[in-house]
Amino acid sequence: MQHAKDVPFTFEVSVPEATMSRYDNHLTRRLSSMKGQYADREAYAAMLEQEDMLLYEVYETKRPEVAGELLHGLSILHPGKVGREYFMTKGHFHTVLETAEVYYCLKGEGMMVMETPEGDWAVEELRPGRVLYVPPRWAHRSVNTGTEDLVTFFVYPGHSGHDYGTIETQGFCKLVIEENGRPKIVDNPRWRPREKT
Ligand code: PAN
Ligand code: ZN
Repeated sequence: MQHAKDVPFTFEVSVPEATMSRYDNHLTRRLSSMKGQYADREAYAAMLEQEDMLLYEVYETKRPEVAGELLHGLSILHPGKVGREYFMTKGHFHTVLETAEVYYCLKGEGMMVMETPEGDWAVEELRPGRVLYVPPRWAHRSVNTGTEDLVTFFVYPGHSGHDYGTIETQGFCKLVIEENGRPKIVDNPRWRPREKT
């Protein structure tokens, strides 16, 4: 849907339902789009053979992808695990590295795994009512560590763009796995410091 006129608009993000009353783009990501991302390759292959499950969905308001605009929407990450690793988003750097993002958690339990090109890392808990500020330069991936949907509202600059390729090559430096029924942050054995460019 194109906006006929560029005028102020409102919509509801309902709490606790965590739904968005107005959107014009709905993206879905399935297990098959996460090839190579989960540490347990065998568990991934076995699950994929059973079913190409829906892992997460994004509802967006379309806006021009230019500086000055703010892209925003809802991210809904379903619960589950591949082996011991919780369901997660692909994760990305913004193509324009110097762009930030704000996340507001509406529902569920989770974590945001983040890292910079220099190899600094951070993991922050997401829970309803919590705002997370992802500064410029930090790649980000949401992880659902709970048993219900993890729903977040996000806002980021229109010209940010998404660089998925850098993460696809070796993932994030930290993984979130289940141990004794609880989430645990562990090193990603495949990860190596990035070459300086
Ligand atoms: C979010 C993410 C959304 C899905 O809108 O795009 O949560 O995650 P992936 O894009 O990593 O699949 C955002 O961070 N936008 O910049
Ligand atoms: Zn982002």
